Amino acid sequence: MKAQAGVEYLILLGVTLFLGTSVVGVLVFPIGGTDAIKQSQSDISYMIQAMQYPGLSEGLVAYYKLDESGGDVAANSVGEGPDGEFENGVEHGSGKSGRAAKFDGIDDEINCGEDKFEFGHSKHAYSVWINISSLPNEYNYIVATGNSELGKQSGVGVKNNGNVFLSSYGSPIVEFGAPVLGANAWYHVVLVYKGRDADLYINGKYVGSQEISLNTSVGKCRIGSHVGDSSFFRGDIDDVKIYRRELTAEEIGFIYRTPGFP
Ligand SMILES: [Ca+2]
Ligand SMILES: [Ca+2]
Repeated sequence: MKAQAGVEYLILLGVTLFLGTSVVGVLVFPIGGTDAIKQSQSDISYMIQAMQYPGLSEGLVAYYKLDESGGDVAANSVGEGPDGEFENGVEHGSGKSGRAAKFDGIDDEINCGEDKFEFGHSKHAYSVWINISSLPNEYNYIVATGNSELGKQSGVGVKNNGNVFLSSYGSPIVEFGAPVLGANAWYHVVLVYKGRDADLYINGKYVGSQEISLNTSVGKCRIGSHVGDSSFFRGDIDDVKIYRRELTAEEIGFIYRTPGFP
């Protein structure tokens, strides 16, 4: 009897171990291709990290992932902002996350409409990934809002010396010093306008602050150029987020670590 009970116990233990291992196996190695597994694992890791930043979509006026592989529309995936339109030959290329938009530095730009990006004097922020091919103009704009005819705009870009700048009609363009940005490397650039001054973050790290007074009106938006349709960017731009609020250092660190999210 004892021996039989022992055998039954061993069988039960074996079945339990088998079922347990199977469940763990399915969770860790789900059925599907390697890419699908990586994608689902990265989605899970995004979700876990995003739980720390539930308000990340708050104040997001527009989010252009630029993941399209054809056509002329740059879809806005979050917020009230309109879809953008590829103008003058913007191309599709490989990006920091998925696809990106490729600009020729001559006349390419994405037109994100005429009226959704009016910030006045209030706080706003830009988050964008860039890969410079070259700097053909004195000022090479990445993204700009406002209206240049009325002299009320804000725009962020890279000067021909590799410094990031922030422009405002009516007050001098401010230039941030180091780090100087080079060609053929992806950089995450975040500009946070706080009401009287602006902070620059490169690759998730705070690098400096400059005093500037911005007053954007009418609310045009352009990617890859000044709002006056000039001073064009040459290279790749990806994952453009425009916020109607400040971003914290922690949020910027998270955005840097998770390109393409959400
Ligand atoms: Ca993208
Ligand atoms: Ca062109």
